[in-house]
Amino acid sequence: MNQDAKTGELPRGVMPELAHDVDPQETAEWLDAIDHVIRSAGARRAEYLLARLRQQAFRRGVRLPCSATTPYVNTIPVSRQPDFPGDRALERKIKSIVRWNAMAMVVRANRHSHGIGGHISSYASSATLYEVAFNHFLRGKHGKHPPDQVYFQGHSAPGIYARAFLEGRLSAEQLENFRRELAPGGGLSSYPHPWLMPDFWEFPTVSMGLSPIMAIYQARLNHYLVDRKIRPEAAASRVWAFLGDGETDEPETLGAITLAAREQLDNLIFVVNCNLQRLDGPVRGNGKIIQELEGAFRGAGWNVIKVILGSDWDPLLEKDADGVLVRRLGEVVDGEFQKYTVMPGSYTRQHFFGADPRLESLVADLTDDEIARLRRGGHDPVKVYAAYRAAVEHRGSPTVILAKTVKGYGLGEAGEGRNITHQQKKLNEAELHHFRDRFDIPVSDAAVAEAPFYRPPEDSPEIQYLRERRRALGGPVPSRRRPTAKLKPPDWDDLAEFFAGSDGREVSTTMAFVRLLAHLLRDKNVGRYIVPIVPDEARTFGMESLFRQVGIYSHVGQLYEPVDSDTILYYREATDGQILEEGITEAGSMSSLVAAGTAHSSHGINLIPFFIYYSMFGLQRIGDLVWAAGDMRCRGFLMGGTAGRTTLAGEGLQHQDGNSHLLALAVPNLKAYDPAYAYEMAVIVLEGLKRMYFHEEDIFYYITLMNENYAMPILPQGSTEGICRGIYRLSSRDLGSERPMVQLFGSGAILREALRAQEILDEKFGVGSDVYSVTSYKELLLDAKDCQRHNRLHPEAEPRTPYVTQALEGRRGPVVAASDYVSALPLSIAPWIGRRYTVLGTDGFGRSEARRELRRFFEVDAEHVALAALDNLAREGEYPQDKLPEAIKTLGIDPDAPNPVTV
Ligand SMILES: Cc1ncc(C[n+]2csc(CCOP(=O)(O)OP(=O)(O)O)c2C)c(N)n1
Ligand SMILES: [Mg+2]
Repeated sequence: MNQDAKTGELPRGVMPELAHDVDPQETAEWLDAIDHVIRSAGARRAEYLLARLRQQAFRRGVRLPCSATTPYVNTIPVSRQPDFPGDRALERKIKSIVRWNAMAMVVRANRHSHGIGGHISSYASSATLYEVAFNHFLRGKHGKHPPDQVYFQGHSAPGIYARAFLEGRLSAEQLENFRRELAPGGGLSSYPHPWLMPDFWEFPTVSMGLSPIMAIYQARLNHYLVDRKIRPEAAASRVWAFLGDGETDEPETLGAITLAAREQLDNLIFVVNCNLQRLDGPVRGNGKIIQELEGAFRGAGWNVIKVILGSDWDPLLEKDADGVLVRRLGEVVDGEFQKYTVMPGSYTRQHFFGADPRLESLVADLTDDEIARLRRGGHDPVKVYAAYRAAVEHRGSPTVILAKTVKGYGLGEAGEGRNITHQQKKLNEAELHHFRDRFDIPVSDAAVAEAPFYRPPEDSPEIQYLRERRRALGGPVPSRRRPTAKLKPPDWDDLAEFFAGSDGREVSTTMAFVRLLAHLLRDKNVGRYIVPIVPDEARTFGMESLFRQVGIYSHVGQLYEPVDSDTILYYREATDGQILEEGITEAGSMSSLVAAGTAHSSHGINLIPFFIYYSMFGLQRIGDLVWAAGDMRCRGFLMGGTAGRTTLAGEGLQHQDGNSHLLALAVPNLKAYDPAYAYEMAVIVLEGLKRMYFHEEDIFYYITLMNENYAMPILPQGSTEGICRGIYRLSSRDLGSERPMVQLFGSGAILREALRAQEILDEKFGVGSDVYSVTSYKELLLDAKDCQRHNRLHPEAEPRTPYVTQALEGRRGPVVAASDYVSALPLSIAPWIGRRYTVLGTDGFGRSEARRELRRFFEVDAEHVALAALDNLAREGEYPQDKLPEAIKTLGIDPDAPNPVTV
């Protein structure tokens, strides 16, 4: 035992209570007794007795060390292992061929194009985990059972492609073009990307940590669909997430596991491939990742199944009467286990079994080679099958399978268990020979150096078997469905009240949105499919009326009488509740939006998620999930509440959002709008419903909402096109051709500053102006870029004019744009303004202040807009330069105020 000589301390993972036995005979009696109970009365009885013993001991003052872990052996004992139902020999052949082709893809791609990348060793370690699942568990979309949702580990993609090749779903040419999608004939994307392979991949998973959290919320959404009776069949869908052990360091991986247990998500299975290595080296060289994860998952309430040892270990464990082998397995750290993989059997004999004469004798009749071949559990189909069976039969909580494997399994000298293995992309001739021989691939000596793809003939037992298995399990996995279930959006007339203005009443766009949402929830066509999602902010946004109207979803209903049950808007939880109240987790809420927004593929129905949150904690905080949503063709609405850098009074720099619209620019299929008025917001939502759910466009929406109250005007005639395309003229004050004129762009929170500037310019300086509401700089930018590109590529064709250029056509004067976002946003359209253009934005950290002061501080208020207009006119010779100092005074601006970006 590796006990510290000075302190007597044991390495992590070793249970101290097992370290020293002062009375072995007494121990044996107790062990015999429990064996007897298990044999005669069964495991449940043994559990009962142990629980009572523990209770009794506790009452007498015995404090057992808190241990969330079990011994370092398989959770499922041999006695409870089911028979393996498949043809093991055939499955092994198939798996070997998949291994070969997966490796060949990466090797060939890197020969063709040096540095193109790819991963061999991850799939090499998880091949058995996948193949057992493909042959016996994963359900496709065309069977009698509802389909499973499967999250494949991103960089194991070569293995998934290689299997699809054997299934006849992908061609050799496609495999040849791995990582070269732009090649003639098309290629395969590096990792799971539904955007690039829309019939194949469902979930983009390679940004590690996203897949586990998305899987949890997917499993919860399946329960929601059942409880709300929208899709009762979804109860039988299972959610599988294949993860790396290194990936579990991502906060998103473990961050939501308590939710999965709390919600009793027994439809969820995590399979963690514990090859003990990540990219640089061991995951926990000095500890034991499997034990650490077991503790975390058990503590959170999961069913944990460890698959540590292959069947060759069974006879050794059987002979291990006094538990030395189990103890030794428990004390060796992962770094040492990794060493056993790369060293010969003699090393393991000496360093592992050599620790105790009883251990040595256990393997006395094994050769060194046999010791070297003692397999880890994750490479043994019988053990893996047993774990999957137990997982799918388990009820009441989610299951995690911790499967121990070898990274780069089968690569031998080329990388098996080596620290460099993650990056290995090239095998030399000798290594290819070794691989071929090890897995018995029918590729000739002459051809092996080429690493050719190999597919057995169509009528071979291998292909027939694998096809039959997939047929029995409902067809191919992964596969993605194109949406079919159109939803009919409300008519314009149904929403008339939102276009009619507030009749002088002061309201915010947030309040208007909440009313609109309540209205849509009652709509006979779409209401049922709406999924409102809030991260503990419903009251912030005045949404509590919805608690009563549609209820908060809870699988178990409401087990308590709410403290406010005597009020109308009490906190109502219900099994058929519609709101997903996620608590304080934007990542979880976004994962819910993704699950609901992709129900068109996973469940063949359209859902309409509205996720409403503090805008600063959206694209900035969970931007990677937003990116994944775009990749997976998610639909729905992100509603960024309390948006704008100067609109959220008093909150200071962490809440005040001047960034999100800039961040939204980068997500290709995300429509981003910054409406100022209720009617703008309503037009955009209605347009979104039509485009996403009726015209089936693969887009989603980001709409910012403000909490500033003001009177909402009536929808101006003819403005809807402009609202959707990004700009429309709102107000014109032309003082005659002899007076100077400027063009003012305002948007969102700052639109009203532009309107006030219009008055100041007229009344104090005799300057006319047009004011535009820019609802979306992103729309304007994308349109302008598209026109520019078209004109560049088609010089002979009629040139196209960008929408923003058209909007300014025939209007006089320079342009000033003011926004509550960083100035890079309005600046993005500068090339298409075609005249002097000054941008005022909210660059810099925010302040805890009131709106007026904030707008003055950031220099985006009406006075600064007016000054920028006069300055522009002066530079054009339209306003006397020498009158500017006086104008600054008139406007009450302090010319020596600090630059907000630097303070
Ligand atoms: C968020 C994120 N960070 C970093 C990476 C780069 N990366 C890809 S694979 C990998 C190591 C993965 O280790 P593990 O999860 O143990 O998977 P294994 O390959 O060992 O199965 C890293 C760091 C990534 N894909 N995503
Ligand atoms: Mg790993």
